Amino acid sequence: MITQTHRTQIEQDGYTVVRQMFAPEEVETYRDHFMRLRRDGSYAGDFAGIDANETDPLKAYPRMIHMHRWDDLSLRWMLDPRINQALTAFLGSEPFAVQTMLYFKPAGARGQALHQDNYYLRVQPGTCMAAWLALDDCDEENGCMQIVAGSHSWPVLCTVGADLSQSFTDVTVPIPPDADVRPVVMQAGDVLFFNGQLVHGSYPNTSQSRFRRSLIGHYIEGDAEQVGRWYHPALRMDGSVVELEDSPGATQCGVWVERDGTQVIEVAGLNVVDAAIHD
Ligand SMILES: O=C(O)CCC(=O)C(=O)O
Repeated sequence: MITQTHRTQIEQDGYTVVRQMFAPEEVETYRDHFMRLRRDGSYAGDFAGIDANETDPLKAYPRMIHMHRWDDLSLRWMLDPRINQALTAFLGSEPFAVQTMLYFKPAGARGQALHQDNYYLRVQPGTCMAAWLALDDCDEENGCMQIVAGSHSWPVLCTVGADLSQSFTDVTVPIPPDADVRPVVMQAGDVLFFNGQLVHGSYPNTSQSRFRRSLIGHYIEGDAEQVGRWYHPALRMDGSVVELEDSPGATQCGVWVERDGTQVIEVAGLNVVDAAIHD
C-alpha cells in the first residue's frame, strides 16, 4: 500500500496521500457513527470555534476531540494496522498515538487558518505526524485541506492573529508571497499524511449543501520523550499507555526577514508559549 512515491513525497514535500486506504463501507460506518454521536449529545472538548454566533454552522456541528478516550470505534481507528504500517514506513519506527479529532465542516462553515501542528504538540525530540481520513469527497468548493509544500523543513514559526471571518481558530502563521500553497483534492477513503512542521489548514466550505467531514489522528515519533500535557496519555500502537514527560514548550520561534531580497526565517525568542488546544 505504501510505495516509494509516497515515501519520496513525504520526504520532499512533507505530505502524501494514500488513495482509498479505507473502503467505502468503512467510510460510511464512520460517517454514520459520528453523525449519530453528534446528534446524541455534547462531549468534553467540543469546539465550535472562536466567535461562533447563533447562525454559525459550527454551532450545530462543533469539532470533536480525543474521542478515542471514550469511543471504542475511534480508538480502533486510531490504532488501525494500515495507519500504523504507513506511519512506521514514513517515520522509520512505530509511532505513539496522542490525539483524535472529527471535523464536520458543514456547508458555510469557516476553515482553519494555516498553522503547524507541532506548535501545539511540542514534541521533543522530533515532531508529530497526522493521518487525515476524508469521510467525504473534498475539493476547493467544500474547503479541502491546503498545504504549503516543503514547509516541513521550517522551524516552528511565531504566530499572528487569524482572520476570524475565514477561520474558526484565532492564530495563523505568516508565509511569504511566493509560498507553494496547494489544495489537496481527495476522495472519501483517501488518507493524507503530513509532517507536524508542515504549514497547513483549510478555507471555508463555500458549497450550498456539502459536508466536508474528516477523521484525524495525531501521532508522535516513537523515540519522543516529551509532548504537551494536553496529549497525555500517549498510546503505543498496541493500545498500551506509554509514560512521557510534559513538554515545557518552545522558547523560540521563527520569523520571516528579508535578506538580500529573499525571505528567510530567523529564529527568535518566543514571547507567548501558551499554545492552547486549537490545533
Ligand atoms: O481539517 C481541517 O480543516 C484542518 C485540520 C488540521 O489542521 C489538522 O488536522 O491538524
